[in-house]
Amino acid sequence: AAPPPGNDGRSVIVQLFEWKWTDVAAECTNVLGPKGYGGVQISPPQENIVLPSRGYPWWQRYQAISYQLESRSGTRAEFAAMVQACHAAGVKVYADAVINHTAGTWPDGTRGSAGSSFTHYDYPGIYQTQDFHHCGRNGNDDIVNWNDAWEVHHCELVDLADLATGTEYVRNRVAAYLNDLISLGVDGFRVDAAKHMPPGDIAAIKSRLSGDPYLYQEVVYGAGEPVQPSQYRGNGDVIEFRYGQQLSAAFEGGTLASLSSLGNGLEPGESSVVFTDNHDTQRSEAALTYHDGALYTLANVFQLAWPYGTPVVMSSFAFTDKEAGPPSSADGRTNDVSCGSGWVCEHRQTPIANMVGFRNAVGSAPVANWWTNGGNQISFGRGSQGYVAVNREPAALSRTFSTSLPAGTYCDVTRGEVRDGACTGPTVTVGTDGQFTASVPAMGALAIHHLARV
Ligand code: LM2
Ligand code: CA
Repeated sequence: AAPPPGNDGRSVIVQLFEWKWTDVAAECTNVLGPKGYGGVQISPPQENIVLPSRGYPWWQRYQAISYQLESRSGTRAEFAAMVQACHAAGVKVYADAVINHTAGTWPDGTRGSAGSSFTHYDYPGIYQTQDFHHCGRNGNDDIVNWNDAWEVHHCELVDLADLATGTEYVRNRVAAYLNDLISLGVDGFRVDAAKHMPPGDIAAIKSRLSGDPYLYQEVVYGAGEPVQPSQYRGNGDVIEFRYGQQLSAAFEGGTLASLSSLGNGLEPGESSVVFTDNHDTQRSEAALTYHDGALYTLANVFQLAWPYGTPVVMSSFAFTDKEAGPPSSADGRTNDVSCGSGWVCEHRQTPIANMVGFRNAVGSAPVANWWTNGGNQISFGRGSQGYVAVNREPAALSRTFSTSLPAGTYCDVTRGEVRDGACTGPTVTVGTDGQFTASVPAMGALAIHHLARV
């Protein structure tokens, strides 16, 4: 297993968190396609709760009200046009699928993003009280005991009305929603809160889907818990949260030398999706984020060079308030994306964007010629196809590196790219002995591959 995310060996997904469909479409055409991204993960497209009283938080999108494709990201027509534009650019579209639950308890008069009214356990025309689990525990039906698998699956995650995914009706209704997205061209789904659905319920929903959509399931690993990521592998890929935790820890407080074993002891890389941070971990865990500047960029360079898992590059909006929604007008309408003013656009940074091309270029070539100073300087090759060095020290790293690359002049894609036969950044020259001598900047990187030669 491991063909998706994209066509032609395009192996990286980008999460364009809270972007509008019109902006996703333009990004596919102008950036994602040209840089070789294989897929784009988009925010939940279904009707969601709207919370002016809470300042329109980002998390309102995780409270489903109906399956109308109307949200602050845009309309159904804009959504459909976005999928077409991304496909034309060679980029697949993966939708964040909120199918474990609908909304929490909110005052009467609270509306959905398509204008629907609802009450807890009554979403007119879709679900009524019999379509939800009422687990009968803990006084309010909330999950408390994470060591009880039945409770994790059948009680409520933070008060969110928990769909009875064991019933025919709910399975068919959820599948109808996903099939509607598939009919518009969607290629697969991030299965939100997969951990809170029995694996067999997801299998039953999947069996009702048209085509063969790619699924990657959100099952947050918890040590010793009875619900484990491995239980979901029969349905498709699983998000391996420990990867980003260990990657962040190595770059923040540990040593880069320890990264030679990153992935050992985790879920199999071929069926795992990984990230440095996502929209949840960048607000909760000690994950590296764009707030960490160069350190974050370096961690992404490593992630894209290291042959474990399918990486998702995070693309954030800037925040200090962890509840805040995306840049928007006072009435909660999302602003157009403008990188650098409210929108961070990590995925456009030269080292990150060009390492997507590196990963595509080296394919499944194994790690070769690993070197480390034993501390925070590392370098390694990917077979005879590429080579990368990462220097997490406040001084430049100057040395002669031994590679398995053919002799030639290569463009350092962390600082430039090949245009009209020339490299817009520094080059390195590999000799017939496979060696090259170069200086890697302080808190910097160097990466070369066989498709960026001059
Ligand atoms: C996910 N994966 O399992 C998402 O990645 C994560 O972002 C979602 O939580 C969660 N599952 C549910 O889809 C976020 C956010 C929560 C927020 C929920 C629902 O992290 O804080 O909960 O979305 O919007 C909020 C309030 C919470 C309240 C709940 C229900 O923070 O206090 O619970 O709404 O009204 C009483
Ligand atoms: Ca559930």
